[in-house]
Amino acid sequence: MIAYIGVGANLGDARANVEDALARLGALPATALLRRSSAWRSAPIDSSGDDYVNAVACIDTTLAAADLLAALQAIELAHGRERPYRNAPRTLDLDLLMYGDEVIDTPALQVPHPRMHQRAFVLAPLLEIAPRIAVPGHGAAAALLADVAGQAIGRID
Ligand code: PH2
Ligand code: MG
Ligand code: MG
Repeated sequence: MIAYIGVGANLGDARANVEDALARLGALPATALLRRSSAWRSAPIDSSGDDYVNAVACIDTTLAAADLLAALQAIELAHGRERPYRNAPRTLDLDLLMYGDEVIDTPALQVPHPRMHQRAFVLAPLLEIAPRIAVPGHGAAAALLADVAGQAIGRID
Protein backbone atom coordinates (compact mmCIF):
# COMPACT_ATOMS: atom_id res chain seq x y z
CA MET A 1 0.00 0.00 0.00
CA ILE A 2 1.21 3.50 -0.77
CA ALA A 3 0.70 5.79 2.23
CA TYR A 4 1.48 9.43 2.96
CA ILE A 5 2.65 10.56 6.39
CA GLY A 6 2.60 14.15 7.65
CA VAL A 7 5.51 15.10 9.91
CA GLY A 8 5.46 18.19 12.15
CA ALA A 9 7.40 19.61 15.09
CA ASN A 10 7.70 22.93 16.90
CA LEU A 11 9.41 22.06 20.20
CA GLY A 12 13.06 21.32 20.86
CA ASP A 13 15.25 20.92 17.78
CA ALA A 14 12.27 20.67 15.46
CA ARG A 15 14.31 20.27 12.29
CA ALA A 16 16.37 17.43 13.77
CA ASN A 17 13.24 15.74 15.09
CA VAL A 18 11.67 15.81 11.63
CA GLU A 19 14.79 14.38 9.99
CA ASP A 20 15.04 11.61 12.60
CA ALA A 21 11.36 10.76 12.14
CA LEU A 22 11.85 10.39 8.38
CA ALA A 23 14.76 8.02 8.99
CA ARG A 24 12.66 6.00 11.43
CA LEU A 25 9.83 5.74 8.90
CA GLY A 26 12.25 4.20 6.43
CA ALA A 27 13.37 1.69 9.07
CA LEU A 28 9.87 0.42 9.91
CA PRO A 29 9.25 -3.28 9.26
CA ALA A 30 7.65 -4.19 5.93
CA THR A 31 8.00 -0.56 4.85
CA ALA A 32 10.11 1.38 2.33
CA LEU A 33 10.48 5.16 2.27
CA LEU A 34 9.81 6.04 -1.38
CA ARG A 35 9.94 9.84 -1.29
CA ARG A 36 10.25 12.66 1.21
CA SER A 37 9.56 16.34 0.78
CA SER A 38 11.85 19.15 1.72
CA ALA A 39 11.50 20.55 5.20
CA TRP A 40 9.05 23.48 5.25
CA ARG A 41 8.60 26.20 7.84
CA SER A 42 5.02 27.22 8.70
CA ALA A 43 3.24 29.46 11.16
CA PRO A 44 1.16 27.53 13.74
CA ILE A 45 -2.43 26.91 12.60
CA ASP A 46 -4.92 26.50 15.50
CA SER A 47 -1.84 25.97 17.65
CA SER A 48 0.71 28.03 19.56
CA GLY A 49 4.44 28.37 20.11
CA ASP A 50 7.25 28.58 17.58
CA ASP A 51 6.91 28.12 13.86
CA TYR A 52 6.60 24.49 12.82
CA VAL A 53 8.92 22.43 10.69
CA ASN A 54 6.75 20.24 8.44
CA ALA A 55 7.39 17.55 5.85
CA VAL A 56 5.53 14.74 4.10
CA ALA A 57 6.79 11.23 3.41
CA CYS A 58 5.55 8.67 0.91
CA ILE A 59 5.98 5.07 2.01
CA ASP A 60 5.23 1.67 0.53
CA THR A 61 4.10 -0.65 3.32
CA THR A 62 2.35 -3.94 3.90
CA LEU A 63 1.46 -2.89 7.45
CA ALA A 64 -2.26 -2.66 8.07
CA ALA A 65 -3.47 0.89 8.69
CA ALA A 66 -3.98 0.25 12.41
CA ASP A 67 -0.48 -1.22 12.75
CA LEU A 68 1.02 1.69 10.84
CA LEU A 69 -0.78 4.12 13.17
CA ALA A 70 0.64 2.28 16.20
CA ALA A 71 4.13 2.46 14.68
CA LEU A 72 3.75 6.22 14.14
CA GLN A 73 2.66 6.70 17.74
CA ALA A 74 5.68 4.71 18.94
CA ILE A 75 8.00 7.05 17.01
CA GLU A 76 6.21 10.06 18.56
CA LEU A 77 6.71 8.56 22.02
CA ALA A 78 10.40 7.95 21.32
CA HIS A 79 10.63 11.71 20.85
CA GLY A 80 9.01 12.38 24.19
CA ARG A 81 5.69 13.46 22.71
CA GLU A 82 3.34 14.71 25.41
CA ARG A 83 -0.28 15.72 24.95
CA PRO A 84 -1.07 18.25 27.72
CA TYR A 85 -3.92 19.75 25.63
CA ARG A 86 -5.24 19.65 22.07
CA ASN A 87 -2.81 21.02 19.48
CA ALA A 88 -0.17 21.81 22.13
CA PRO A 89 3.34 22.49 20.81
CA ARG A 90 5.00 19.15 20.16
CA THR A 91 8.41 17.58 19.73
CA LEU A 92 6.99 15.39 16.98
CA ASP A 93 3.64 14.76 15.32
CA LEU A 94 3.19 11.98 12.76
CA ASP A 95 -0.16 11.87 11.00
CA LEU A 96 -1.35 9.14 8.66
CA LEU A 97 -2.64 11.40 5.89
CA MET A 98 -3.60 8.86 3.24
CA TYR A 99 -3.54 5.06 3.03
CA GLY A 100 -3.90 4.28 -0.65
CA ASP A 101 -7.26 5.69 -1.64
CA GLU A 102 -8.96 4.13 1.37
CA VAL A 103 -11.48 6.03 3.45
CA ILE A 104 -11.32 4.96 7.10
CA ASP A 105 -13.60 6.42 9.77
CA THR A 106 -13.16 4.82 13.16
CA PRO A 107 -12.76 6.55 16.55
CA ALA A 108 -9.04 5.75 16.51
CA LEU A 109 -8.26 6.64 12.90
CA GLN A 110 -9.72 8.85 10.21
CA VAL A 111 -8.18 8.65 6.74
CA PRO A 112 -7.77 10.84 4.79
CA HIS A 113 -6.71 13.00 7.72
CA PRO A 114 -9.84 15.10 8.38
CA ARG A 115 -8.12 18.49 8.12
CA MET A 116 -5.35 17.83 5.60
CA HIS A 117 -7.28 19.43 2.73
CA GLN A 118 -7.38 22.76 4.62
CA ARG A 119 -3.72 22.95 5.58
CA ALA A 120 -1.00 24.42 3.42
CA PHE A 121 1.64 22.85 5.71
CA VAL A 122 0.37 19.44 4.51
CA LEU A 123 -0.59 20.25 0.93
CA ALA A 124 2.58 22.10 -0.14
CA PRO A 125 5.00 19.32 0.91
CA LEU A 126 2.59 16.67 -0.40
CA LEU A 127 2.46 18.32 -3.82
CA GLU A 128 6.24 18.57 -3.88
CA ILE A 129 6.48 14.74 -3.93
CA ALA A 130 3.13 13.93 -5.60
CA PRO A 131 2.20 16.82 -7.93
CA ARG A 132 -0.93 15.20 -9.39
CA ILE A 133 -2.31 13.64 -6.23
CA ALA A 134 -5.97 13.87 -5.25
CA VAL A 135 -7.30 13.64 -1.70
CA PRO A 136 -10.18 11.12 -1.55
CA GLY A 137 -13.42 13.05 -1.12
CA HIS A 138 -11.79 16.46 -1.74
CA GLY A 139 -10.21 16.40 -5.20
CA ALA A 140 -6.94 17.62 -6.62
CA ALA A 141 -4.46 18.71 -3.95
CA ALA A 142 -3.20 21.51 -6.19
CA ALA A 143 -6.66 23.12 -6.23
CA LEU A 144 -6.97 22.64 -2.45
CA LEU A 145 -3.66 24.43 -1.89
CA ALA A 146 -4.85 27.38 -3.97
CA ASP A 147 -7.79 27.74 -1.56
CA VAL A 148 -5.45 28.13 1.45
CA ALA A 149 -2.83 30.30 -0.22
CA GLY A 150 -3.11 32.80 2.66
CA GLN A 151 -1.41 30.40 5.12
CA ALA A 152 2.24 31.37 5.58
CA ILE A 153 4.62 28.58 4.59
CA GLY A 154 8.04 28.39 2.95
CA ARG A 155 10.50 25.71 1.97
CA ILE A 156 13.60 25.63 4.17
CA ASP A 157 15.91 24.00 1.60
N1 PH2 B 1 -0.17 20.68 13.47
C1 PH2 B 1 -1.28 20.81 14.16
C2 PH2 B 1 -1.91 22.09 14.42
N2 PH2 B 1 -1.28 23.19 13.77
N3 PH2 B 1 0.36 24.13 12.41
C3 PH2 B 1 1.44 23.97 11.63
N4 PH2 B 1 1.95 25.05 11.03
N5 PH2 B 1 2.03 22.76 11.43
C4 PH2 B 1 1.54 21.64 12.04
O1 PH2 B 1 2.08 20.53 11.85
C5 PH2 B 1 0.39 21.76 12.86
C6 PH2 B 1 -0.18 23.05 13.02
C7 PH2 B 1 -1.96 19.64 14.73
O2 PH2 B 1 -1.30 18.49 14.53
MG1 MG C 1 -1.23 16.80 13.27
MG1 MG D 1 -1.19 13.90 15.13
